[in-house]
Amino acid sequence: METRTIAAISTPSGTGGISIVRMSGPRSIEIINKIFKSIKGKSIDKDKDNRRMVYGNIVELNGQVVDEVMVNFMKGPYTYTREDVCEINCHGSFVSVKKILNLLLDLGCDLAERGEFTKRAFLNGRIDLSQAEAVLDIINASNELSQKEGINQLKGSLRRKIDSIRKELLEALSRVEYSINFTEDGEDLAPDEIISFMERAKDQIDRLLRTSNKGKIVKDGINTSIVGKPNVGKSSLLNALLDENRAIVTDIPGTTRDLITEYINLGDFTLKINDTAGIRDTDDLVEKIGVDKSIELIENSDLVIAIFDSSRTFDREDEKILDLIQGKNAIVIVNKSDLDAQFDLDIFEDKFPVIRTSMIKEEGLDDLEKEITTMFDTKEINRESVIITNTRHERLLDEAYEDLNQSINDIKIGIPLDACEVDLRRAYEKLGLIIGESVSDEIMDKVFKEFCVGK
Ligand SMILES: Nc1nc2c(ncn2[C@@H]2O[C@H](COP(=O)(O)OP(=O)(O)OP(=O)(O)O)[C@@H](O)[C@H]2O)c(=O)[nH]1
Ligand SMILES: [Mg+2]
Repeated sequence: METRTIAAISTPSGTGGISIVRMSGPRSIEIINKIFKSIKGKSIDKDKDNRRMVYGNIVELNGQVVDEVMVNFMKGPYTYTREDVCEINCHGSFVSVKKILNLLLDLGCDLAERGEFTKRAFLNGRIDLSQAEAVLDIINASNELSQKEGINQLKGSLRRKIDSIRKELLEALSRVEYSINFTEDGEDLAPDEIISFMERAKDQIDRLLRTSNKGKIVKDGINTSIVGKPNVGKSSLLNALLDENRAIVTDIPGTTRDLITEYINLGDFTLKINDTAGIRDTDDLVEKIGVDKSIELIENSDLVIAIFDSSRTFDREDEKILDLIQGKNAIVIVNKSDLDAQFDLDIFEDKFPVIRTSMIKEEGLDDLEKEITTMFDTKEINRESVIITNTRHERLLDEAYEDLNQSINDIKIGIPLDACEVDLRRAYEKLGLIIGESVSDEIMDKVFKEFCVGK
């Protein structure tokens, strides 16, 4: 158990209705009683006031009242950190919060490091590492799906999955060991049974790994690029989706030269949307760099929105765009439907969903949103009980898969079991790292560095 008592401001900095200063550790009760006077003039009782809100004042040692507060003392081990925790609800002024925190530090608290409250919850065995990471995902969630996935993981969905895979591996490991220790040379146990445990584990890892693409979309948003030749209305689309004049729109072709990236919330999803420079052959050096970036982006996007201008004839530049999006996950937008059409929609030959829009009249945007939500079927994502959203988990699963595969192949070609055991054991340990078993300080620091102070 930690002997240090830590404190931090747990609410965002700035002005608000209330703010919370949080303290955790063995000296919480002693320290709060040095600066808190309840309205009835009583100090906080560790048992009687456990989990009760007590109304009173924070008072400096010289008797000066700092703020009127509600104090919530929670006795360990049934707390966030498993230690004694005390939360001071004060007025949401930067000055009050700062003053209260300073008093706690003066009385011997250490300023909490990033994520230290959650780290203590992990070190004290209340949650595993994947659950600690889920806390961060919930805090950072930008759409409903990523929030929901975070809650699932916090409830232990990933841990249970990993546990069940490791159980299979443990069955295989114990048989391998039995065979090594208790059978004569050359009389290993029949490998079929051992392999069947390993194959089952491998299948489960594979299934988890296959969710990681969806996981990235859920967490980081759908990486979307708006492309097209100059002047078709790409920036107009970005502005319409954002409902603000974010990008400059003019009738001069080549207006957008640099990449503009914004986030848009689309119900269950977030779109990370890139407005790009219109793609055309150009001698202008700056514009050319922008055009190259646009072409590169088409390769790296989850979704490409290709815009064509129906008020002009379909020309070589449009054909080039159509070539560039072949085989990509793309939606075609035929814009400027308020003007006379100069080409037919048959050009697109049903290869992509086609949507007619007028940015000027704000028509067709609902259809676009509907098309995107159909394309990234949330129902399918909802069906998966666990989705891998974290690259650390993905990497470890990948490595475990490789080790396991190696071990299975070795057993199949008759390599002695004691040689195959190494990879099998390594796969087991890699999976353990996901939930934080035997995890190094270095990895732990990396995980909690992502947190904010006060969580
Ligand atoms: N009539 C009509 N004009 C539009 C429509 N959408 C965009 N425009 C006009 O087309 C011109 C170009 O629009 P932008 O949004 O700047 O086009 P862009 O594709 O971003 O152009 P570049 O940045 O130069 O590649 C502007 O004058 C817009 O007002 C539309 O639906 N109908
Ligand atoms: Mg533009």
